[in-house]
Order: sequence, then structure tokens, then C-alpha cells
Amino acid sequence: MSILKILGLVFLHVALVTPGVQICQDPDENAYSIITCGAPGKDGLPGINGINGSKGEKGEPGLPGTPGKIGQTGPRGEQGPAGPKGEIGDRGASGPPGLQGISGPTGAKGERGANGAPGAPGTPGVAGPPGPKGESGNSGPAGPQGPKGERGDSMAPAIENLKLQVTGLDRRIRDLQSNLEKQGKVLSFTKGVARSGDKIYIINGVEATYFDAKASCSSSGGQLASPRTPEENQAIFSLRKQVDKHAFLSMNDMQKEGDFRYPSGETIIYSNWAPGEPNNVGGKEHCVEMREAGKWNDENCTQKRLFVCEF
Ligand SMILES: [Ca+2]
Ligand SMILES: [Ca+2]
Repeated sequence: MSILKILGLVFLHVALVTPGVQICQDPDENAYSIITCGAPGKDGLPGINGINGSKGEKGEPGLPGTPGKIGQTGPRGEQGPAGPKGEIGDRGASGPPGLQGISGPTGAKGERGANGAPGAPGTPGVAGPPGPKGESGNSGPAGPQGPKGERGDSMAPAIENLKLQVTGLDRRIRDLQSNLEKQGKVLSFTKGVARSGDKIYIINGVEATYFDAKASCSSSGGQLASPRTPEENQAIFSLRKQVDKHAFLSMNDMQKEGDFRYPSGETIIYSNWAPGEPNNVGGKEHCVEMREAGKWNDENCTQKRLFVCEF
């Protein structure tokens, strides 16, 4: 028999001995219902608190609470890494013009410009020294007879005539002295002499640059040889042949390339160029030398050459 049945029987027995209590059979024979039949009893004393039940399961999360107050500003953090490069912005408007720059370095020298227009005539130069006395001209026709003069001193005309003769002789002596000095210079210079017509050509055997040769001839009263005919060229060549050295002549094309002129500025009227000359080698040949067989070559003026003076 189970404990529940024993307790049921005890409880039934108590009920039966208690007035006003009726026991009713329940269809379930293992159960009994007690029904109070008499007057209701008084409330009993409160029972002792029961033992705490087992802990229930965790309930659902409650609703979010209200936001708290904003806290104080924290200390500044360290600078983060540089961000990615941004896109190129739009081109800005043109700025104001800059200040003028400083002058650049001086450029290279330009080429020589064209010749300018001829200038106005210059003032006349100082008159040169008197030239040599000319030859006496032919006597002119006799003039008309003059009026008869007064009677004078019989010796006076003779004395006056003598004075004139002395003056003339004095002038001739000075001319002769000048010619002697000139010939002395020429003779000191001479190593060879040649003639053609009224021209005299002389060499002294010395070699010099064109410029020194020109100055040497001028100091002796002459100039560098300037042959104007085949005969004159041949006379000069006879001197050149004696020393077998190339000889400077006077002509040059210093003013204009290829335009050979005499020292007077006159364009040459005769030439005897060697084949292929003048060729202006290196752009530096502006003087003329006489070579073998009397042929001409344009040569650098700074070369040293025999030179021929012309008187
Ligand atoms: Ca030349
Ligand atoms: Ca040449």
C-alpha cells in the first residue's frame, strides 16, 4: 500500500468522527472528495512560510534606459596617418603679370653689317709740301716796248742781274743736294736695279712682311713695285730671279675680297696670276707675291718675302 493511500485512510477516519463532515465517493476509486456539510469553521492561523522555490529562468532583456549625460572632453589624440592624396583641383585664374626680369647676358657679336651710305665730304686736308721745280717753259713772245725810262745809275742793272743769278744758283744747289741725299738712300738700299721705261726697280735682298716692306720703300721715297705692263713685270722678275726668292708687289685686296688694287686705290689694269690663283687660302691671302716665271700668287700679308721698290 502506498503512502498516499495510507494518508487517505487516516484523513477519512478523521472525517467520519467529525460532525458535519460528509465523505463522497469519487468515480476515481483512488480519490476522495471532502465536502463540509456543517457550519463554517473559523480561519486558522497563518501557515509557516514555505521553502523558497527554485530559481526561475532568465527573463527577457528589459527596455533601453535613458541616455546618460555627455561626459567631459577627452585629451587630444595623436595625429593619424596622412590620408590619400586628393584629386587635382580646378585650375585657378591667371595671376597678375610678374615683375620685369633682369637683363640677360650680352649676346654674341653679330655679323658685319652692309656698308653704310657714303658720308659727307670731309674738310680739305692740309696742303702738302711743294713739289719739285718744273722745267722751264718756252720763251713767250716779246712784249711791246715800254716807255723810255729816266736816266739812272749805269751799274745798277748789272748788279740787280747778278743778284738774280746768284739766287737761281743757290736754288739749284739745294736741289742737287736733295737729289744726292735721295740717291744715297737708294744706293744704300740697292742689291739689284732694273729699269723699264722711266721706272727704276730696286731690291735690297731683305725679306719682310708686306707692311714693313711697304714702309721701307716709302721711307726711301718710292713705293712697292706696281707692274702695269708685261715689260714692267719682266723687269721686276729679272731682280727676283737674281735672289730666287718670292717677292711682294704692292697690290692687295684688303678692302674687298678678290678686288685687287694698287696702293693709290686704283683697280689693277694688268695681272699675271699663276694657274689657280688667286685662291685666298684660308680667307687670309690679301697680298700679291711674284713667284717663278714672274707669275703672281695671292699670299698672306704677314709672311716675310723679298720685296721690290719702285722709283
Ligand atoms: Ca684675298
Ligand atoms: Ca694663293
